[in-house]
This record gives sequence, C-alpha cells and structure tokens, in this order.
Amino acid sequence: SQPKRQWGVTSAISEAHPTSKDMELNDQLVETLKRENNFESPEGTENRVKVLKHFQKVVEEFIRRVGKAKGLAQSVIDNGGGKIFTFGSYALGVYGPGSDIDTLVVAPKHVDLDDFFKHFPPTFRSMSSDKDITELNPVPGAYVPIIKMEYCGVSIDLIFASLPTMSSVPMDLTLSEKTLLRGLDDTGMRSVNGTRVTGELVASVPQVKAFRHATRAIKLWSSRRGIYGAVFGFPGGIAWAIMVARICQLYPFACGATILSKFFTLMMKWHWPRPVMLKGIEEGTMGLRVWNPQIYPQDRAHLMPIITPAFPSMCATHTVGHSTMQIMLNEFGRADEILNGIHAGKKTWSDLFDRHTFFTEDHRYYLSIIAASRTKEAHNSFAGLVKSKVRILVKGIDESEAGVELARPYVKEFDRVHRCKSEDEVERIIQGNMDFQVKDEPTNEAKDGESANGTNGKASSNGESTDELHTIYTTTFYIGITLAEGSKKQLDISFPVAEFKRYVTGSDSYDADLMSVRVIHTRNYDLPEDVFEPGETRPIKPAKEKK
Ligand code: 3AT
Ligand code: MN
Ligand code: MN
Repeated sequence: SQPKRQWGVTSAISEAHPTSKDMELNDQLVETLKRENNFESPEGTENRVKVLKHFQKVVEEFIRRVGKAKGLAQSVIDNGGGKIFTFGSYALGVYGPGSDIDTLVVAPKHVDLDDFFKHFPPTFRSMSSDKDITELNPVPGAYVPIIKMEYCGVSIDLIFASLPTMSSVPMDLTLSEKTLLRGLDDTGMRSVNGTRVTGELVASVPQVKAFRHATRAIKLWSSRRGIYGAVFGFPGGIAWAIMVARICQLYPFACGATILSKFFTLMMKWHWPRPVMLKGIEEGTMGLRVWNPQIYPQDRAHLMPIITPAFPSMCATHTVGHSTMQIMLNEFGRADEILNGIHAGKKTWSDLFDRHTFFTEDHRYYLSIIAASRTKEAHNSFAGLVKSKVRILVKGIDESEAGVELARPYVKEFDRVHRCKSEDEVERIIQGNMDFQVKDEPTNEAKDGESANGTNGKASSNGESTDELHTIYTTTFYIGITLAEGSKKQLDISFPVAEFKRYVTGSDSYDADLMSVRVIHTRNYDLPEDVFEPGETRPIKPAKEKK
C-alpha cells in the first residue's frame, strides 16, 4: 500500500473509500446539479479555452507595444513575455454557463498599471473582431483595478499585476513563490492574491473531482439559502471553497456526496472561533501582515475565521457578524437533517437546494434601506456605496439592546426606476412609495438631458407632454428582523440607523443634492411585488390586525 500522507494540519478522520451506496448518492447529486444547469456545456468550455488563448496572444502583443512606446531596447521588447492566469470559479473548475472568467494579466516590471489601462484596450480591439466585443468597461479606480468585458459571449474580469523583480515573464512562470511579492504595492498584492489562493487551494485537496462536486453543491445550496456573499456578511466563493477543501482533507478518499454530508455535520459542530485552515500559517515577512489573533485584536474579533492558504494568509470571513453566523448555523442544521433524510431515502438532493423563504415566511418585520439618486451616473456609484455599508447597520443592530434576536441582510438588492412630476412625489419615492415605478429605463435623450443640466427633472419628454418629469433611481436592500422573545414590539434602532447614515453621508462621493438614503420599517404584507418569485405566496395582512 501507498505510504501515508497527511493532508493539512491534522491527520484524516477517515480514510474509507466510497461504498457503492456512496457512489449511487454521488451519481444522483451530479444528476441533480446537471438538472440545475450547474455545468458548462462542452462547447461552452471549448469557447472559454479559445477565449483564453486569444487573451494570451493579446497580452504578449500589448507588452511588446508598451516596450516600443517607451523606446526600450529591442532585446527587452523581445523578451518581455507576459502571461495570463485565472482565478475564481473557472480556475477551481466549478464554473457554470453563466460564470465569468476571472483573469489576471502578469507583466514584467517595465509595464505598469497605467500602461495596462492605456494600451491594453486598443491592442485588444485591434486584434479582435468588433462583433465579438460586446462590452469593454475599464474601472481603473476600483479597489482592485479591473477591465470588465464581454467577449465571444463570455464575461471576463481582467485584472493586472506588474512584477517588480521580473524583466521578463516567461510562459512557465508560476505565482507560487512568495519572493515574487517582493516590491509589489498593495494593489498588485491584491491582484495576484486570487490566483495564488486558488493555486494553493487546489493543491491542498486530495482529490480534485470530489472537491469540485462538493463545492458546486455548496455554492448552489448557499446561494439558494441566501447565505452567499461577503459584502453582506456571509462567506464568499473562496471562503465556502476553503471550508469544503478542509473536509476533503479530513476524508481524503470520500466522494463529493460524502464530503457534503460530513461538511454539514462538522461545520455545525465546529468550535468557532477555531479557524478553518488548509495548512499552517506562514509567519509575516517582507513587512506583510498575516492573520494572527494572538497579536491583532481585529483578528481576535472574527467569529468564524476561514483562513486563506497563500502567504500572506488572511481571514476570508472578516465580515461575518453575530446574526449572519447564527443564520449559517441554522442552515447547517437544516442541511444536516436533509442529508440524513437523503441517506434514509426520505429526501432528495433537490430538497437540499430548495429556495429560502426570506420574504414569504421568515419575518414579520423588515427594514428597507432605500438608496435613491437623481441621475443614473450618481446612482451607479451611490448604490455601491450604500451596499458596502449595509453590514454596518446589521452589526449596529446586532450590538444594540433593541430586543432584536436576528438582523438578516438579504443578499440581493432591488434596482428600480421611478418617474414622477413633483418634489412631493420625489419625497414619497425616496421613502419607499412604489406608485411611480416604471418598467423601462428612460430613453437616452432623457438621460442626456438630465446629465446636461445636472439636477434632473428639467427635460421634457419628446414634446409629447410639457409636464416636468423627474426620474429617480432607487436600489433597495432588505434586512429581515426577528424580535427576541418577549421584547416589546416597538423597535428602537434609531442609534444604529443614525450611525449607518453617518457612514454613508460622510463618504467623499456622497452628494446631498443628488442622493438620499432612508431606512424604513416594512411589514411583511407591505413588501413590494417584485421581491417575490413566480409561484411564491406573499404574506397577507391578518384580517383583525390594525395597520
Ligand atoms: P462565478 O462562477 O463567477 O459566479 P466566482 O467564485 O468566480 O463565481 P466572482 O467572479 O464574483 O465569483 O469572484 C471571483 C474572485 O474575484 C473572488 C474574489 O477574490 C474576487 N472578487 C470578486 N468580487 C470582488 C470585489 N468586489 N472586489 C474584489 N475582489 C473581488
Ligand atoms: Mn467568477
Ligand atoms: Mn468575477
């Protein structure tokens, strides 16, 4: 027999191989995932490979062009190289038909981030046919500077890093060596991190196939249950994948279905805040900080630490709070019961993937956070700003003594467009009134009119009507409230709400003339129609209750 090998920081719990019953359950799981359209088709995968080959060529040409533009020596231009890497679901092998390809461009030191934004788009355009490029949207100011695009029907998130120690980037380069980080600035560090983490993650699992099946199932399950996404205080794709990988290490020969069973049982019983990690944490060097609760109070505050495997190790779940953690523990319990049912032949995999009942059953009280703007341009940034602060309100409620047991953020926002004729009506809209909602975006003419006069509302609509029309863009975030038993019904959350608003209105990009943020209380029977999916039954007002 093979020499024993240990995966991760402890020995395995069980080295059992799958039984025929395990394999049968696994086949059923894969069938269910297929029915859910979770796997990309062979043609789709072929197309992605073709797209990536094209990007590799474009990157090499872009790096040559920058060298020429900078008047560098011909030998430097000839040897510059350049290489693309992937990270995210594509790199993990858990992508579906709707997934993007998260792609990193690695360039030698003489090509910098400004060069990327200046030269990459034109190089790409000159080497591609117009009809294949359906979107090309550079966002140089993002936390991770990015070019978002759609090429040959696939969404691409393209990020960039220039390696300060390399005058040439050969095709056999890997990013696993931590010495490659030397001299990288924070932006570069963030950009290479995704690829480094994905690489370590895949290398740390005993069997990639079982890991992929289980990760696909966990991604689908967590999305359906409304517990996926770091912005709102849940684990994101990487954190969920690290948890699955840890279970794979503990059951190195198990198939995906078995990994799933063990996942829920173990995560339910885990001694949080004991961290989930895939290997020992390498100490901080090169002035880089790594996760260390012994040293840093912020790290000690993490409730469900999931630690990234690549140096410098970080906590992928630093946004998890008391409420979101409790919701996850409840979900682990629910899933564990369903898994028992599946093993007993009383439940099926699709029961596991049933959609949450956030709007239909879970709460009587909701908070609606309404971000409203007078122009589309303002709203593009404002909706994102408010989104990034929602978890501050949740945390504030968690920490207040308002008699709230759970404050549960919904993981998807609702974008709406409204048209109205007076400032009174504008006021009603920003407080959540839905009477002025319109289905369609206004025409380009109307939009141009608005941005031209800056304040909106002065543009009349194509001469059809002379009434002034105001277009108001809103994005609404919902927080479901569960009151503590015996607490009085009158919620007082004015303090956390005020604090949340201060965070939003204190931001540099906040413009009080164009933007507003409101937090209003909404009863379950007053929720707007568009939060419900077809077939869902909306709560109705009890007959005897007074409003
Ligand atoms: P999909 O199959 O694409 O839905 P995914 O896991 O690939 O799932 P994303 O493409 O959204 O998910 O994210 C891939 C990685 O990109 C995860 C994270 O390291 C990074 N990332 C995602 N969103 C952001 C963001 N807003 N800011 C910084 N990094 C992000
Ligand atoms: Mn992705
Ligand atoms: Mn992406």
